Amino acid sequence: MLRSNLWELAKEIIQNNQSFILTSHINPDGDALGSEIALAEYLRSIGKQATIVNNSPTARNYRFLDPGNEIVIFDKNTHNGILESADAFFILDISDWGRLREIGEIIQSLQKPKVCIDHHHCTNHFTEIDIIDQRASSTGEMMFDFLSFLGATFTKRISTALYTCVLTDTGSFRFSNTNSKAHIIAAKMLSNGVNPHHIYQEVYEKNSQSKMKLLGSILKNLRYECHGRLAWFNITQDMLVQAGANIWDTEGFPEIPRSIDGVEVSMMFTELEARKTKISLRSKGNTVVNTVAMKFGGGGHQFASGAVLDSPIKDANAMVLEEARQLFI
Ligand SMILES: [Mn+2]
Repeated sequence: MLRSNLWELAKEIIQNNQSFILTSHINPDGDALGSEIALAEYLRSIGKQATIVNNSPTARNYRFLDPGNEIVIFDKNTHNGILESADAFFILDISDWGRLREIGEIIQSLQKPKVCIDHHHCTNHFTEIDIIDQRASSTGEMMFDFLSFLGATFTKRISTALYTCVLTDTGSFRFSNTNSKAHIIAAKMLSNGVNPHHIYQEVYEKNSQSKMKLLGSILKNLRYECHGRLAWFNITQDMLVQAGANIWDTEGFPEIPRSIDGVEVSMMFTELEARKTKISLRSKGNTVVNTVAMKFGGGGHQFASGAVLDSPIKDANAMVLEEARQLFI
């Protein structure tokens, strides 16, 4: 279906309902949070009720997006009924129920309108209205189109949120998903009064000391394979504890080894639990890596993808490296 027809269907959902829950994936990034804030602001501006409910807390470098601390971090004991009481749902920057955890389980079970706006690869039918565009740089880019379609006023807050989406999901306009639209949106948001220097400082100059400590231990333990074309590292629970860091402190780490001359593919293994390991794959753009992620039940973009394996980190290392080496044969 044409995107404009899908926007029309999503608009009807907004018109026909009063209260909305907006949610996104675990460990929400700048794109997830920015898209949520932008849509929530718009909904409120037309007299609707909008509540953002996420599974995980907002990372410190994105807290400037939510100065009033309005984002609800879901806890089923405290927030019993909060999801059930909404009229309709917007699920942003994700099209996979698994990465919505408890929130996903509840929303999925409710017979209420759901709309998904996302730019990730989606294999299955996810909600009634799946608006998925893998060519979009970010969900924020799609949200810009949606809000334009709805005739929204791009307030300073909406503009700041959307600028953050595009900025962070393109790695500051460096990644292969960077397109002219991303720059056009950034330019428009700047003309709406967004302060790029301020956002840069908030997003990139709020690293905690523990994040830097964790980064140090990663750089010390980088490993190379395939004549230096593949670089990888582990983040174990031990390393997190030693550094006093959290899982969300690892944002941006998968890209780091890719900056090394000669490295084509970088891989980060994160020990989530004793038998649960997340892999994050990044490529410079000559080697497609989502094939490896898909072999392990994951997905993503050609050059930036991931998966979660039900295996201890050591086993995940062995299995994934075995596959990854095939990329260089
Ligand atoms: Mn995104």
